Amino acid sequence: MSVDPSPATGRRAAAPPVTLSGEVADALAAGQPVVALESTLLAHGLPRPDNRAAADDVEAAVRAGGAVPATVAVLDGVPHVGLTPDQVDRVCADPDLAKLGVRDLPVAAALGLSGATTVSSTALLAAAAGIGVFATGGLGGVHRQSADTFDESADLTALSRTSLAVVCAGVKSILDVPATLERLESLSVTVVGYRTRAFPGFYVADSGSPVDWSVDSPEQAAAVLAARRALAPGAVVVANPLPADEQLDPQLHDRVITDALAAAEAAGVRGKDVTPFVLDHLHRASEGATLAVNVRLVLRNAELAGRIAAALATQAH
Ligand code: PSU
Ligand code: MN
Repeated sequence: MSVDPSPATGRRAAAPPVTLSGEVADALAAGQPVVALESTLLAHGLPRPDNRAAADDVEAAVRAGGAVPATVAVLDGVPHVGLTPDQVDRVCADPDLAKLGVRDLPVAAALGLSGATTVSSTALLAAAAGIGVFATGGLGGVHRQSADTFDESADLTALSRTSLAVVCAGVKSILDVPATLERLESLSVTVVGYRTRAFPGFYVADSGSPVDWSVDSPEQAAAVLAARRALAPGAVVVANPLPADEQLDPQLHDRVITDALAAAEAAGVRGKDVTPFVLDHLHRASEGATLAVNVRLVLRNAELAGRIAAALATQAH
C-alpha cells in the first residue's frame, strides 16, 4: 500500500501504479460499485481451457449482483485492474504464467514480466485502485504440515493491512482451517459468516469450526466494512457457504483431500506450487466434482460481492 512521504529522505512513496480499464476507471470516478477478481484462481486453480469460460461467468456474476467486474493481473510488468477479453485470453491460455504474490510484484514490474495475482496481491492492487470489495474462491492460509514447513499463505498478512471486503467460501479445505482462523484472529482480520455461524469449508458448507459473527444482508456486510475502514486498516472476510445441497459429498471430500496431500508430499512439491498441485490433483481424483463445486462457489461469491459493492456505493452517498 502507499506509504507517507518520508521527511527524512524526501522520497515520495507513491501508491503502486495500476492501469485501470476504461470501464473500471469510469465506474470508480462515478462512485459506482466495482468488484475486484483475482486471476490466480483462473490461471493456476482451474484447468485450461475450462478456465476461460469461468472467467467470463465470474465477471457476469459480478454484473448480476449489480457491480462492474475488475479482474486483476500483471501483463508485461504492468498491474492491470480490469482486463479486456484479449487480456483475459492471455491469463487463461499461458501455461507458463507466473503466480505473483505481493513480494513478487516488484520483480514483475522491474523485469516486465506477466503473472496472475493471488489474493494477497489482488487485494493490494485493488485497494490501491480504490476498490472496496473483492471476490475469490477460498483464501490461502496455514498448511496442514506448517509446523514442519512454515507454509502459511501471504494472503493472511496481506489481509491484515488491506482495507477491503473479501467474499470467499472460507479458506481452502486442503489447509489447517482451525489454525488459519487462529492466525486471522492474531492478525486482527475481521471475519463474519454470511447468514451462518459455521465457518464454511470451501468445497463443503461447514468446515467444523465456528465463526463469532454473522451478517444477514449485503447492507450489513457493507456497514461492517465501512466501520472497519473508519477504525484501522485491515480486511473484512465475508465467509459465504455453499448451500448444503450444492456442496461436495463430505466423504468424497475427505478421501480425495487425504490422497491429494499425500501425492504432494510424495512428489516433493513445495512453496507456491503446493496449492495448484493439490487443486489439480483433486479435480482429477474426483473426476471433475471438485472443479464443478469450485466454479459454483466462486460464482456465488462474485454475485454476493457485487451486491455488497452496490450496498457500499449506496451507503457512501
Ligand atoms: N481460490 C480458489 N482457487 C485458487 C485460489 C483461491 O478457488 O486457486 C488461489 C488464490 O489466488 C490464493 C492462492 O491467494 O490460491 C493461495 O496460494 P498459496 O497457498 O500459495 O498462498
Ligand atoms: Mn505457501
